[in-house]
Amino acid sequence: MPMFVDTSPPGHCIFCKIVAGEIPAAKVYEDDLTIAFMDIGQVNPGHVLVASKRHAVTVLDLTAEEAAAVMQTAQRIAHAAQQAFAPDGITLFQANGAAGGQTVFHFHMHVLPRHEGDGMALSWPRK
Ligand code: IU
Repeated sequence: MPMFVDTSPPGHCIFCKIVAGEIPAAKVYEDDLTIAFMDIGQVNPGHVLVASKRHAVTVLDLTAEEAAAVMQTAQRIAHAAQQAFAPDGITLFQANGAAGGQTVFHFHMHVLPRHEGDGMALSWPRK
């Protein structure tokens, strides 16, 4: 079982509140369609989430434009992470649905700097 499952109604979930500025988050980037902020869990230093601004639950709910924008933002964040943390690698990870490992049901992609010997399975965060 995931440790946390957000079952808020669409538009009222925790990430919608971050997008609206109703709760604080360490925001590192935003544009018309996407927002990027530090993951509160910080699996590794520099762990960022890229979320759609509009409430979409999974990749299946994104428009093509949003999907492209998310990838573009993830690439920007990856470039910044490479500069800031000099990682040996970067994992982009994105879960859809509880069975897919998703625990917050507002679309987001993880950008995670990786280091040799950081102890995480290549398949982080789930086996
Ligand atoms: P997942 O792929 O849906 O499991 O990712 C959810 C992530 O959201 C997880 O890494 C949490 O640490 C993160 N998170 C957050 O950054 N801020 C929050 O307020 C909550 C979860 I709730």
